[in-house]
Amino acid sequence: MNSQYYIDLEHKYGAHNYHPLEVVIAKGKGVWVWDVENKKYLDFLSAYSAVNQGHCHPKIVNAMIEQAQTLTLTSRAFYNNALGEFEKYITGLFGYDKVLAMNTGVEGVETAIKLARRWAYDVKGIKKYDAKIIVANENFHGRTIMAVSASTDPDSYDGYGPFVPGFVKVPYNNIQELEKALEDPNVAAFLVEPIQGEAGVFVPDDGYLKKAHELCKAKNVLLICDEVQTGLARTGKMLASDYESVKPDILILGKALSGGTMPVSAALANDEIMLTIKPGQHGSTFGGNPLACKVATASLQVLIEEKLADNAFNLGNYFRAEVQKMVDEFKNLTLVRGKGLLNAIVIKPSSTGKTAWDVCVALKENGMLAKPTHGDIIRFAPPLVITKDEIDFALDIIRKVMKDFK
Ligand code: IF1
Repeated sequence: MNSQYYIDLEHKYGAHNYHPLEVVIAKGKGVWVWDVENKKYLDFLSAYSAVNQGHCHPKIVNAMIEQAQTLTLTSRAFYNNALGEFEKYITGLFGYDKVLAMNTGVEGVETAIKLARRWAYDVKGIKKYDAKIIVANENFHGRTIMAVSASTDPDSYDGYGPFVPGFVKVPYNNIQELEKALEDPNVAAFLVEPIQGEAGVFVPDDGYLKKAHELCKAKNVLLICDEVQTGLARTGKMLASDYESVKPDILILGKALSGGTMPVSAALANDEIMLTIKPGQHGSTFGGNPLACKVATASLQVLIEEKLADNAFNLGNYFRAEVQKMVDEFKNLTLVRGKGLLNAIVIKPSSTGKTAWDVCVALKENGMLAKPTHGDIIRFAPPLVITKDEIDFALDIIRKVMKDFK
């Protein structure tokens, strides 16, 4: 069957909640994917940073196969011999007392919000149910009704009301506005992405996160960092918050926590916060299942053993420097920004009305996959196992496409 056959199937039988680029992927290995016509592409999206370790990483897949043949799910009605080992490993790795394992990234965010609210009432002493959560404009924390209630993007929230109350929205990267919002004694937490991914890879000013944390601490407000996309070596450090030596009160991980094999997410916190949730007050059928625990452990080990944060740091700097040269050369390529291997370019429509979408179509035709976000921004986020030669291969394609972009 050819690509069109699969595209037609999805169009006929699937919800139209995405507008995919017209490529039908059948196989993935490392930084490469192959379509059904066996054409090869460099994956420069990494499933939105879920495939940091590269497609089908053997160590992760082998851990999955072995556990899948042994025990996949017990539910939390019983103990098992995988969850505790994973909890010990991940809390030791990130330096927290405890972890609450969930599945999708947004469930990790929901868990963090519930923890912050419980802490607000049970520890900080805010009156029920007056707790507020401060969020940043242009945030992205997922697609549940709670997450879109925090959103300022109509594509995320419009048509889905009524919304979850208690979110206070402030401009991102604006300390003065955050300081004003923190005057409210009912604020429980400030939920923020260290770099805003979906918004278009917005890197805040140096010191923003650190200053935000100091202001939160002064007001006994929790800092929650959503590192679902920026975490796990993507930005050149294990966590993006490491750049400012900020240790969030609640850390949210997802996506690459499984190397892109299955949904695994987690909220990490110390006892004062984590133990506000008592038995039976939160959970999930698959949360922390043995298969997820083994896969997540292997996924974290790969990041460390293969020094993927260092690779992202070094090749990210090289990539941005090379693309910056193209910004100076091609008038429609107006800027490049990012950290590590989480980068984005902004495309000025051509005189004939061509847009970032057309750039992505041309990139695809030249053997590289990327996707626009918010119209004129293209995110470039390859798996962190990429080599310099593969980066150069991508740079040649970008240069060729931009030269022909008229
Ligand atoms: C889509 C991008 C969007 C996230 C952060 C939580 C979640 C995400 C910082 C929720 C998920 C995904 C969702 C996917 C596209 C992608 C994405 F930024 F990565 F590109 F949308 F903003 N926090 N991001 O980035 O995690 O529940 O999806 O596992 O929904 O279109 P999830």
